[in-house]
Amino acid sequence: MKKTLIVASSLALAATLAACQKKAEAPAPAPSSSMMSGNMAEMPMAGAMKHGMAAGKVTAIDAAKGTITLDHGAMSGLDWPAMTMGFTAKLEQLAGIKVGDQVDFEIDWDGKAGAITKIAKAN
Ligand SMILES: [Cu+2]
Repeated sequence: MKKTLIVASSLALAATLAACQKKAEAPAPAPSSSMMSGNMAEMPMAGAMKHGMAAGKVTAIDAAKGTITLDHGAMSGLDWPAMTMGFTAKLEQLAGIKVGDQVDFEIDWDGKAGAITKIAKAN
């Protein structure tokens, strides 16, 4: 019973991730403007934006530069191994997050830099 539940939930997770990645990697026919909002509309269209998600530990925060450094586990969506690296983040995303916190987060990766799209303390 327990095993069935685990298999079912990892299948659901895989499906979710596949959907996420598919969306990010789909060839980009000019997206309709109604689908774009805020910052997305201002981003350069060069290269396909990829989406990744992982759990990690906050090792540094630079509010002035708008960056957060995370010692993160394997990153699904991007097939990254565990590593420590910095990401850009908005001040409001960093509210309530401090060095040493365990977090779950998601990023958009443009091929050179990663921007936090979601971050929350892990329970
Ligand atoms: Cu990394």
